[in-house]
Amino acid sequence: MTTTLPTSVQDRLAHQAVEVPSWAFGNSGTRFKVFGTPGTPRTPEEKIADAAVVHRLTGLAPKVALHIPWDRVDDFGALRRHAEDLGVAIGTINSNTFQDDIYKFGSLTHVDPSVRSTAIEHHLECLEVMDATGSKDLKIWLADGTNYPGQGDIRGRQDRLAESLQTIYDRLGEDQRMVLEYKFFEPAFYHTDVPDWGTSYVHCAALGPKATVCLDTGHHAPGTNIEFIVAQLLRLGKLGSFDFNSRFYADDDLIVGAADPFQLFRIMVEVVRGGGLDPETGVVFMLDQCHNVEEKIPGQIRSVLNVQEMTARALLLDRAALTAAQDAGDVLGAHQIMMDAFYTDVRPALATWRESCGLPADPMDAYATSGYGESIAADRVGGAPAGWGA
Ligand code: PSV
Ligand code: MN
Repeated sequence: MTTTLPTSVQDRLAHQAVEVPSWAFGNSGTRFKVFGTPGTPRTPEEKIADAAVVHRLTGLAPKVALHIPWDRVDDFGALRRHAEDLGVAIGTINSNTFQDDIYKFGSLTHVDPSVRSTAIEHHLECLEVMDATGSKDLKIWLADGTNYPGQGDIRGRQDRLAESLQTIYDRLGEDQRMVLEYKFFEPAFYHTDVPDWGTSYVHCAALGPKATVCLDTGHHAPGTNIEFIVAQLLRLGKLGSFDFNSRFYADDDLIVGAADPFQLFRIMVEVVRGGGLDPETGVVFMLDQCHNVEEKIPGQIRSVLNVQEMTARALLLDRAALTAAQDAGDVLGAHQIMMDAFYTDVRPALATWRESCGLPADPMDAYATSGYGESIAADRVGGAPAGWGA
């Protein structure tokens, strides 16, 4: 256990920012059931209000990611001001080409040029949202793929994807970026058009410097060494963003660091090693989670704290000693240095440091006693709770 954090670690933590997703505050579930929760936001404005609470209590979540059309409003400039009034900003804009009937056989890869152009237009609308909100990142995740061998021309779909992405890329503003997310399966089960980091990287490399890879921690086969991918993408200067969450089986979207804290630690070790915490590398740390059975706002608080905790442990890693042990071929010595950092309980030191920054020592407890949950449950009566469709 450590009760104080070195100043160098405090300085790095002071600049840490984790983007929270608007959809984490809405209702979600499985294909079996979506359970409702009292106080669930009904509008993007209410989702942002909840996100602002996460930031106020943790100091860790200054941006809210939006999903279009779920968060479509008439006046995005007003939404931006609403967020700023509450002390947060609009983060990544996530496109959505997976819920309309026309996308049954694909979107940016579709054989029909009119479907492709509708999908491209949707992304251009997202760029307009970015212009109006000040967002810098357009995140593209595609549900495109096939279920049966022979159903589609894998090669042709890649070619169409490259062409569609190029059209969107060409419309990016000077300081706007595109991040291309990969996922190895689901909803397509035989092949997916952007299944892995390599495919995403190939497209991003062809597009240019404003295109980078988004790594969703839940989008890999069991046993995948995710920290290796992190190291490689940082080495290539192509790690654009994370979608953090935990998985036991598939794309579970559970609280980051819950299923495997050690994996989150190992990822953060490579982030630190590769300079990914340095603001100039531009890596965005976002959550992509759903809270199906647990309370949503505390679920997000827990999540950003988990990221902070594993970052603190990663920053405590004695890199000089580790390098010396590695260079000397001291296998067990090197491993022990790694495990010493992982097993260091940083929670008391983080609590003390938070208080010194004017934040609650225990943000979970501060939320529980804040009365906010009770007040939104009482106030948000009537209207349709936000969910996947809105
Ligand atoms: C797809 O599974 C994904 O990870 C993408 O990031 C989507 O935008 C998000 O989930 C929707 O929850
Ligand atoms: Mn994701």
